[in-house]
Amino acid sequence: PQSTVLGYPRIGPRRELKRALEAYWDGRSDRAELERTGAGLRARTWRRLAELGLEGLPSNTFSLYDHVLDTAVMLGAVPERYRAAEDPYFAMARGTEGLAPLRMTKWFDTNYHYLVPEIGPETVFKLDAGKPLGEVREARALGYETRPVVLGPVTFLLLGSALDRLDEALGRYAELLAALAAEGVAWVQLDEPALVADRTPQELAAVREAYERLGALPDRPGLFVAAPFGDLGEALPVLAATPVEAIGVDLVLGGVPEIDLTGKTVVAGVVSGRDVWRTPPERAVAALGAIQASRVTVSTSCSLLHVPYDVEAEPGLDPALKERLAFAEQKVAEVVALATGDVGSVPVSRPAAAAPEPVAAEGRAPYAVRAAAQAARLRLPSLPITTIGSFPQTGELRAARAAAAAGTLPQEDYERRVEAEIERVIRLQERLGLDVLVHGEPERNDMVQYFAEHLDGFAVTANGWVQSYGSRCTRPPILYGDVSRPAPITVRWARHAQSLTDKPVKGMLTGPVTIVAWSFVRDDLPLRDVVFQVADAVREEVRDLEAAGVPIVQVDEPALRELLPLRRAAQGGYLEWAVAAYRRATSGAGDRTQIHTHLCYSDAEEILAAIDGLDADVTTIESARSGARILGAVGAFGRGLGPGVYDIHSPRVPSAGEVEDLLRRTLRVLPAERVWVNPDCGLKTRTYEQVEASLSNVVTAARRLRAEL
Ligand code: THG
Ligand code: ZN
Repeated sequence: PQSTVLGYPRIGPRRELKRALEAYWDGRSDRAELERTGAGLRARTWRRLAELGLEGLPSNTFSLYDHVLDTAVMLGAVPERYRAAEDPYFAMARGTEGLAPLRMTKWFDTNYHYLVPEIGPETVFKLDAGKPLGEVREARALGYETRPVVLGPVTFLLLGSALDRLDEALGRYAELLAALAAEGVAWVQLDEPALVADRTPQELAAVREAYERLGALPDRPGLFVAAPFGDLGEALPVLAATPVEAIGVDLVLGGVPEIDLTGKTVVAGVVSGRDVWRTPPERAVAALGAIQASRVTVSTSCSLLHVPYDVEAEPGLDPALKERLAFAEQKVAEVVALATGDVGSVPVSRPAAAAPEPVAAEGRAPYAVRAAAQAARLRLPSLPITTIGSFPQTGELRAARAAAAAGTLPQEDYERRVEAEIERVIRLQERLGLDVLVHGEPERNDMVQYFAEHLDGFAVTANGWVQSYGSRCTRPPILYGDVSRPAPITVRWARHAQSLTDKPVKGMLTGPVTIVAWSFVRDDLPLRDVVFQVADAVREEVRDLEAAGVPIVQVDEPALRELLPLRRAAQGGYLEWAVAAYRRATSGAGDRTQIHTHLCYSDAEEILAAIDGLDADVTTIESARSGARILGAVGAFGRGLGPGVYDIHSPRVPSAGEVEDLLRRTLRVLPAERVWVNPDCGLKTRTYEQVEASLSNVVTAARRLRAEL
């Protein structure tokens, strides 16, 4: 068979694109220099893929910020208000002084975030094929024939909630195909991940219409429709009945097509583009052999955008783990090996773990009993004011952490600096008049990275960056073995913070679902069992914080919504075990210990019942950023709730009047004794100046309302 991949990382093996973008945004470089970096990264990718022996090279998989934004721009879906900006593309991506950026949300069930296309009645689709054509020419100049990758019309319109504009959009896609054909392009890849989620009969009819119409065009490249992230299900026969020549199926998350695809090419995604494990060849070979089609091409299950570049850039990893790992480079080599039949064997040395022990069903007392016990202990005023956990991370602190990691700053000195920072944060909160204090998390860079570094069963990488959005990346830890907690992790910092004040201090932990959602996870155990193992480690930490006299423990679960399966039939089962894992992590706390949880992102409404099921005594949640929409849905929420009173993503300082308005709206839908006052999210990305001014206004507003109660 032939070989290809659906896409490749683009941030650069050493995050070259991130650096180039940030230099451009800061005015330290110009557009030409940014373009040069982009061209260099594209050239490097084609050269590397060719060197590895890959046949079908993709192009247009690069993006300066986001490929969905690129598609919107290609189709002319640039809202009027951005057109006058100095750089409309980055204005849409990041906003400007006077303009908010486009909304950003998660790309299917990955950790990548895309910009939501804004398609209104005034939007006129108009093709600008410059980017895909430019990449084809650029590759050709280097000696490579490529297959441009473009987001497909159905997914693009569904992401923009504008499927009713199909007819018009197809006109522009037809022009694109004609332009590519005129350029001598043999194949185009149209990505349609939306087809692996539940689709209505009308949506399936749109799929049929789209590919009948594009397929009927006289001048066009071969059409390859790729459907990553799951099983095509009922969309497969629809697609198969159209003239598209090739269909890409995800054979890692989905099954081998059961229908006969004679006449088509099946691009078989047998190498996972989403995990970091080597592909067991037996499984891949069996899947390839079971496909009924005229031609089979070996490929990845999705774009390799979601994995780091190269395992060989990780000299610090245990060799026994390393030989089981495949990042993008290694996955390309696997695709080539499977296509040429040159498959070796993959070490499968992972020990099968014991299923986690059932936890004794020692539920906490009913909320009313707990609430009374906690009120007696904490003696908080009405409308208690708190923050989500993190305070600004200063440059000195980051530098000290890096120096400690590099061994140039003695560990003791680093710890003393962390303690000094905790003291500063405690004093600031006392001075501002907050009621429940936090230690500010100066010891953490990224919370998931931090817990992974302190738990057994995880490995962390040095260069394993994966794009999250734009220039932002994370280094997902690798959860490869049984998870356990060798020693208390946060207790010393929480204890230090509590020793400095008479006000209650919250201990700060990350929940089991979030730790797993933001890691690469072993695939030899059901996800649920892995999450339960992590829950048990968190449970031990909760108990130790409690034993150290910490009266409140916050266990955040911002990624609860993220692991929600794409197909509705699987969602209930997931939410049930995800909630059970959270309760497993927190139910060891006594009734006098108050459990808080925090969820970011505006998509919480959808899973409000599950959030209620977490049974936390207090839930803080994003609200201000999404226009307090959540308030329409929280009436039924039975325990403490803190809908955020200001958006921390913006450097803007909210006025006391604004905060007061939001609080009044909250008090209309929730009884005052259950309302908490807090920002939308953590303060890590803000400056101390902004934080002081904002929190001071929050305190003013809360005190005014308190006086009225
Ligand atoms: N931590 C982890 N995963 C996440 C988030 C997180 N996934 C979802 C969401 N939050 C993604 N959001 C961000 C926000 C900021 C950054 C990355 C993802 C970020 N990264 C730094 C950068 O790219 O410069 C690097 C951070 C580091 O040094 O580790 O700012 O919060 N795990
Ligand atoms: Zn948050």
